[in-house]
Amino acid sequence: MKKIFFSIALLGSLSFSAQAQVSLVNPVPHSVTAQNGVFAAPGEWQVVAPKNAPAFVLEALKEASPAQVSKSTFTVTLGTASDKTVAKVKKFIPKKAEGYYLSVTDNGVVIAGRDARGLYYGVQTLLGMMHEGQLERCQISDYPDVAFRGSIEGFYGQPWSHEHRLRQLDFYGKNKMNVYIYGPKDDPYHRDHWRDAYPAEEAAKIKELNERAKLRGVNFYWAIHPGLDIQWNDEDRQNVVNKLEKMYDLGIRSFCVFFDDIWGEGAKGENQAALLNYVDDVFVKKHGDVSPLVLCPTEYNRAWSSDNSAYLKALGEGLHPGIEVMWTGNSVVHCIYNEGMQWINDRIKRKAYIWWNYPVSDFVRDHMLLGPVYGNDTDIADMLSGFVSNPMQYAESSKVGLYSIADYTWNMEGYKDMESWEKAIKDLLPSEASALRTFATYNEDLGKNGHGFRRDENHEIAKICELASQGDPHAVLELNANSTALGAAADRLLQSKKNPWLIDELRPWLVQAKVVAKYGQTVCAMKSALDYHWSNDQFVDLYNEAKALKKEMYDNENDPAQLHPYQTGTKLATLRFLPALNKLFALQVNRYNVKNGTALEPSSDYTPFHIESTVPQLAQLPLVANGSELKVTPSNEVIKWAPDSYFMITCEKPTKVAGMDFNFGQAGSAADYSFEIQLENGEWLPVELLHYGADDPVIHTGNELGGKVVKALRVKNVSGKELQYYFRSFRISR
Ligand code: LOG
Repeated sequence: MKKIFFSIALLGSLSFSAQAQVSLVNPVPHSVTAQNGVFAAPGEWQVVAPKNAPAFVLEALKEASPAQVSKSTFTVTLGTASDKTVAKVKKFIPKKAEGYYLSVTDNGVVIAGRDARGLYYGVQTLLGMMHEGQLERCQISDYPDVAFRGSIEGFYGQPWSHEHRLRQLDFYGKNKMNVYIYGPKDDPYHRDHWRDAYPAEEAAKIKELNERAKLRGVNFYWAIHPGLDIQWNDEDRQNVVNKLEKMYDLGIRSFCVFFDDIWGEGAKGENQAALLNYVDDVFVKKHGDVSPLVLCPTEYNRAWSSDNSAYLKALGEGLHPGIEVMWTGNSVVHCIYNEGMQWINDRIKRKAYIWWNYPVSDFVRDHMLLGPVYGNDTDIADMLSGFVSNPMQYAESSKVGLYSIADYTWNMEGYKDMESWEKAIKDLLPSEASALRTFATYNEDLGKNGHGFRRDENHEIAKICELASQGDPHAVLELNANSTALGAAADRLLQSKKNPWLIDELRPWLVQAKVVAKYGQTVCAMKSALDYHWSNDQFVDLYNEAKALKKEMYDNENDPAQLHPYQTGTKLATLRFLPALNKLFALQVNRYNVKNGTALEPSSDYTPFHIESTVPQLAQLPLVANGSELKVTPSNEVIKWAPDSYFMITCEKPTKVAGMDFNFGQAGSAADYSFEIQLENGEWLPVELLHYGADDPVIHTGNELGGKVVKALRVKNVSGKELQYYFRSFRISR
């Protein structure tokens, strides 16, 4: 349906506030007819609703400020398609599940839902537009494009807290998302100990979450991840059913079964399909009130599959119709394209259920992702059965992305990425929106990562960064002003008391932003010092200060509070702003050196180590140097090593190595690899790989390596076959 929006600007003087009303609503409604401006919402109103009106809808309406009285000339009439209360407007209700019709006039409001959810969403639209104490005269006809929309708590790392989850569910209700999938990788009862029941305290929390979800019109899906050690026998399939029955007893009515990031026995398509069908028969159909099952397959993206994948064929042909199959797109982390949807739907013989790996940051934990949501095709609504986002372990900060994903999945053609992003920021922190906006523009890209998924960053100052890095005087002035603005934004947010949930998550990045900002000002000042002929001492003071600030950034990254086993750090502005400043720094130091015949180091930092690999999944992994330790960021998924493929670390300068160890997740894996070091003379020397014990997956090199000076280190698959192993850690100590 086309969006009709008669701007009041054409009609009269109330244009601003009028536009501010309906345009506050998220997601953007499909069809809006707004005319004749705004009026102050009444202080009280009378709610007219059928006797059997859904309790969660009535509950939601109570959030509106007008008092509900038994007699008022201003009425709010509620009903679903079959109710008499809304018979007069029945013809206007979109014939789509969860759709609604809303009309606002001076006499009252009418909200007519296709069903209970539709009615609830109509109420949400009313609440959304009332933010400023005014109502806009309008008629809205609205419905979701995608049937299942929401989030999947499916990341590695610290699961969300109970309180954060409750807040998320409230947020989903407001933004018309109807799915929350509970599947945090590091909840032991989801994955490692999937057979065991939750302890009473944990069970009570899940029950409470499910209750809250119902109140917010959200289906709470509980996911089980049995693939790491499942045996394909009666006992284990019964173990799966028994666990789901326990969750059913807690009130859960929607379930997923995950087989992602595993290999071996658990990864067999026929067996997975048979298990799901069994659960469908003896659990879902038996109860009669359970949603269709959702499966996350092992080949969950195209890069890990093939045109003739026997695995996907087994699912497509074997799974009962109605069982949903999740899919992350053309690779693990990828935007979703029409052509890719066609590809997967053909194979699984149903519409894929998208598990979108954004804004998840478990593979780039040093970055905070607060940028706009863009890149997904907008003509795919009919090709998918659901679209859920895997967010960051930072729940509140993830709302920037989730807000827009709600918008996109509700109304794809009406979706405008930047407008949606601006609204998301205002919604999250209205009182400090401009500071949050400024800060967010430095926290958009993911940095170099194994999935090769990048986002633009600092788009608005791209030109300034480019020119300033070449020393352009006006651009440097502006870069300096931007540095000041970043520092001011960080300060303001650190002082903000409005949303402590958010600020607590952002704090390490805010603290880092202040140092980045100061570095920016210092580097720009170095140029002034040369341009205006300050004394050499003054220049060198600034030079030392810039270097000290880099050290401070490094120390912040190694703050014990920020340390985690995967990847340390707190990075921002890595795509444009810092690189521009680093270039400007080098430019000024070189100028100084030429003028004074000195040899100040023109690089404020660098990592003199690099990765080279014929395993594509490993070639792009970030390398982190912390003190004497050099660590490769682990990968969450299974890595495929072709025969003879290798993974190599090269050193710009010959480096004395104290030792190394790595962990590919399986005892005995050392036998499949050779390990060699390249000596200063270029010669390659083999070094034996050892396990600490027969059951220990960690691989080390004994004493043979300690003290050797190397130019490169290389691990190679010498098993003669394709290997599939995890990449849990890779450490070298210097
Ligand atoms: C995992 C997911 C993780 C994400 C991003 C799926 C289906 N599974 O590589 O738990 O958060 O990628 O790292 C995954 O995406 N594995």
